[in-house]
Amino acid sequence: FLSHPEDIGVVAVGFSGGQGKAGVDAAPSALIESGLLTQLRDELNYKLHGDDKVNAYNDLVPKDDPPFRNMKNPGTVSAVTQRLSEQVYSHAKEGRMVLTLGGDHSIAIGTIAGSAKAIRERLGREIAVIWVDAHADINTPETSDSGNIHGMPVAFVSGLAKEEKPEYFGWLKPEHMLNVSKLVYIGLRDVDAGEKRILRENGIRAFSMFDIDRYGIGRVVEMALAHIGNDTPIHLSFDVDALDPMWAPSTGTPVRGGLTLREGDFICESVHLTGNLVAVDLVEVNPSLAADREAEAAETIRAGCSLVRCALGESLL
Ligand code: B3U
Ligand code: MN
Ligand code: MN
Repeated sequence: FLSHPEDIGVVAVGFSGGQGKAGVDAAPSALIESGLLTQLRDELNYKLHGDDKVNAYNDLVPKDDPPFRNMKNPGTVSAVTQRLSEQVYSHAKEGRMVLTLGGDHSIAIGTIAGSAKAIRERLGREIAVIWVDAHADINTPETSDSGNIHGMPVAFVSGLAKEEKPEYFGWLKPEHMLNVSKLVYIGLRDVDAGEKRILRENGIRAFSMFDIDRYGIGRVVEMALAHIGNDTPIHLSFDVDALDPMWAPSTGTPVRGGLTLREGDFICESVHLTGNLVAVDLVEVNPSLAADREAEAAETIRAGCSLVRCALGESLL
């Protein structure tokens, strides 16, 4: 599905407005400083497009951004994800793979909107999304207890949450949207009651940690890929908190009992092997959140880099 499989559009999103903790905006520069992009260029021989500089989107932050329908920072998140959707779209419409380094997971509203639109225009196809996360991030503004938009991106980008005001995600049009029948989750273990109802009522395919224990990661990935079909462009949205805090302690909402680093890498490798990957997000790395800050942040960044390199084919012989 890529016309330039050797090319990657990189978008570095230094944004934390989808949740309450500072620091997740520093992740892209930490990932880049640890050598991720150099490795992709020099060791995996990709040609990278887009600047290595991190987007802060400060020009888009409204002076006053009161809650709307229970959402925190709604105007900011809407404006930033709208701009991001255009950045992702402009890479994807050239037939490049798009790698987005977040930022909190609210940014997936922008990345999925951009890749869905580009793939529709370029190939007349709908994308599938593999959402790897401890959380389902499918709250609507009304079901959310926290009001944090990083818990809502799937609801907005699938049309389950609707809003007409353009300054509050009303800019999302049918061409940006994801069909929930093409969505699959892996790694869930902290899902709100309202989210469980949404998953059930919409027949959304989800593999929790229970399924991974029961079937093993190999069969879970096989079933996930079978669900979306073997001839479908794939957008992989990887929240680092899917990994167990043992491997990724520096993240806003760690949940014990998660994926091992190998299981995370395996998901990425398997998706790479399909040859259908069109976009990857890596989100929720927060280098400033850790008990033993230096060491744990370094571990989390190392894990994040490993996931990205695996999605781009590093570890396969
Ligand atoms: N479901 C909760 C918690 C949460 C979602 N995503 C993260 N945490 N990282 C919420 O706030 O919607
Ligand atoms: Mn998430
Ligand atoms: Mn999460």
